[in-house]
Amino acid sequence: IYGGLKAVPGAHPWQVSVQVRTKGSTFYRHICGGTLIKPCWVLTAAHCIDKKHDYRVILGGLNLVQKEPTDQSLQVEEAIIHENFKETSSVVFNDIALLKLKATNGECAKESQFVKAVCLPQEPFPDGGECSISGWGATEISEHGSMHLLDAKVLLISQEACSSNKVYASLLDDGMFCAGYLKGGVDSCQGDSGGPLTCETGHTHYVYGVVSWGDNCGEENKPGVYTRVMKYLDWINEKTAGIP
Ligand code: 4AZ
Repeated sequence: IYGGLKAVPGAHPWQVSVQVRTKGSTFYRHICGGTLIKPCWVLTAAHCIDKKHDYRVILGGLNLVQKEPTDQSLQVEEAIIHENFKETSSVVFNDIALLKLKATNGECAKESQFVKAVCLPQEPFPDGGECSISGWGATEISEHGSMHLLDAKVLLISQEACSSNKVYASLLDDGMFCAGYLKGGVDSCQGDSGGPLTCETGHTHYVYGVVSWGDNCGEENKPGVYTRVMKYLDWINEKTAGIP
């Protein structure tokens, strides 16, 4: 996260660290963020997942390098990548995936002050509205990311403004939206991918976007691009049906 601050404990209880153990390795390393949407389901970006590797998620943690008493580590039983996911050199289409968590003693995520599923959005949020991004990804200080979870406020940018020739021209489709500031400075970055952009109404938080792509990080006229979760509600409901 560029332009972020250390997150307050319990502020993003749906935030997860998605970790990979590549073939032949003995340990897991953080690769992406994710969002807990049901006890056994994490929403993330398709571009984070390569089906030939093993994955786990850490829930309830703020510090990536220390084991914390609030941490829950769960194995990923299955990764479901959107059927029309496609990556080109500049754009990622349908960048959404679901991770089905493996239950132990009949339970997946145990709800606590630090672990809680977020709601799926029911209606669009207005352009110009303020939402939050969070993650352990690259910062202006470290391209390797932050050991502490960081967060920042971003503004929703209209499809028209983000499709102007100075910004992303014709690269966006209706499964994407932009958020941030055209001046630059506050943005998601590499390692935040897959994580949440949440918006709030009343005291209810909704996962409105999944960190997906952008032209570098924090630069003028190059805001972050997010997967538009609203467009994928039927897909999410179909894939997660019948499993808590
Ligand atoms: C990345 O490389 C990436 N500024 C993620 C988010 C953004 C740019 C790049 C948005 O995963």
